[in-house]
Amino acid sequence: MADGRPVVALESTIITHGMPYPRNAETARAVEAEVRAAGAIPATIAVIGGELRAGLSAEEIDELGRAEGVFKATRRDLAPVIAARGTAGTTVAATMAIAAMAGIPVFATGGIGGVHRGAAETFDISADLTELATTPVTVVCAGAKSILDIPKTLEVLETRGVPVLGYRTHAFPAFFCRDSGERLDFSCESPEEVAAVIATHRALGFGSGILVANPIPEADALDPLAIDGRVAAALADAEAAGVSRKEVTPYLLARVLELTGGRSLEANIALARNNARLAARIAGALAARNG
Ligand code: PSU
Repeated sequence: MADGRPVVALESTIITHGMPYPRNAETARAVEAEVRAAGAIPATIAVIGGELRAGLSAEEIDELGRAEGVFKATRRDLAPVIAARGTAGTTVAATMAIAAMAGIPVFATGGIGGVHRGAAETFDISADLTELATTPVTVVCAGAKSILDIPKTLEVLETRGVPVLGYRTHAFPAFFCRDSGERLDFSCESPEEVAAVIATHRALGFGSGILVANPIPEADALDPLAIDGRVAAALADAEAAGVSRKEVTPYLLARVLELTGGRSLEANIALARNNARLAARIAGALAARNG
């Protein structure tokens, strides 16, 4: 970073809670390799033994992937986890907060958290949305996870002043599928165009994040009708099992994986790699503007 080279932040809840071992650790390494191949430097973010870390070794990534019962930390958990010298995977919210502290402007994940279905009853709205509203980091994702209420997620982003840019699309993607049915006002055709929006947002003095919605590649996308049925079944199972709060997302991802016979995992890996490639190119375009 001191040399002005492009750096991409990567999160670690996808490793600790989003995928089973060993695919989680393999994916984390593959995602880092995508960032490097596209000319940027990966910085996977986590809390290790009470330290905030931006940049992990391959051994540390493997340990995080292998460990059982690691904490899932969002912003509110950081101080207690550090004070207890704990280790935690960081969510999009916590990763954004740490990336901002480290001065890393671009971050790639799979799909952001959002408004959960049934939120009118449960009030379950991911802290990722609050972080996007308040922390100046650009998050490249494949839309919001299909397990969420996507129209309400977009409403909250609008209320909180977060620009949402489709990447070569006006259709907001739904994680495993390329189109959620929701339209976006803005589409960018190149990493340079995204970098221009980021620079302009900053020049206006706005302190929020920016969301770049990058659809899963066509060849890896799942059939929307098939996935809807699996998500509905997983949601019913979660309710019957009494799953709540931050266990909901990991439970649903794991259940959808079972119900799709592993196909959702392959899609998740493909989209995470695709997002890392784009984030690296956006970071490169931003560095070129600054340099
Ligand atoms: N993207 C993935 N898999 C994941 C996540 C994102 O492909 O597991 C994680 C991110 O860390 C995100 C979290 O912040 O899911 C959302 O959790 P919740 O809904 O509890 O805020």
